[in-house]
Amino acid sequence: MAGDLNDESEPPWDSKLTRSKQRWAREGKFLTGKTSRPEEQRLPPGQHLTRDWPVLDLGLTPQISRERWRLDVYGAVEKPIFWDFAQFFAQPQTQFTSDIHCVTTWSRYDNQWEGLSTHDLLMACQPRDEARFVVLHSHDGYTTNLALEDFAADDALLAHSWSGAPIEAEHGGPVRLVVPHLYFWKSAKWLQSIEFLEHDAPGYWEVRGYHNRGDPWAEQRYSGD
Ligand SMILES: Nc1nc2c(c(=O)[nH]1)N[C@H]1C(S)=C(S)[C@@H](COP(=O)(O)O)O[C@H]1N2
Ligand SMILES: [Mo]
Repeated sequence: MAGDLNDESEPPWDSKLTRSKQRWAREGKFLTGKTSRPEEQRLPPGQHLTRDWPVLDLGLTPQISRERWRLDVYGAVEKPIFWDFAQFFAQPQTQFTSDIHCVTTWSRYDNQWEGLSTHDLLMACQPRDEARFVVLHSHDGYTTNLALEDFAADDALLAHSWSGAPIEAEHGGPVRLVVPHLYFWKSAKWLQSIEFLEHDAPGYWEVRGYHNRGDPWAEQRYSGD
């Protein structure tokens, strides 16, 4: 009964997850700034619009079926995750429409994505206090790093569909990351695992001269920019 001192179950407003959410809200963990910009600022400096969707990667296309695909989330998290595609697909589904900005100067507007928002992923894995960075690991050996705040952007997601259909292998299916407010090299294709870290660990392009953060509106293309 209510108020029973022997009741061992935690009231819902004091659950561990609720406390995490309150702490993240206090720290502004999910506040990364923009999701919408005035139309005249929509195209970042030095970019041009394209209607097609170029393919850019290291030159090999991993062929991973949904049946074989797994997602491994580990490191500085309270609740490590190891999901198969069905478990991933059973998570809350979100649809975002966002623009792509590639460092090679093409941009593509109004891409319709569907999948698991990084918000919801963070609620599931619960990063520890000391977690500050994530590294995405992909099936082609590619890696890329993000500050936790950038990974947690309001419009970022682990996408399985584009324009209402499964993402094609050449564009990173079964599942790729999409972080629209940064250059597209941060949006790892063929996502395999997500590692939460206390310290930054620059990825494939970041150690080869690309900017560590990659904000298109600040033209953070290459390190030293
Ligand atoms: N796994 C993996 N992800 C990757 C890459 C890669 O080589 N491997 N290339 C990045 C770069 S440089 C870009 S511009 C985009 C291209 O995505 P697209 O081929 O779907 O346009 O993927 C990014 N994600
Ligand atoms: Mo790129």
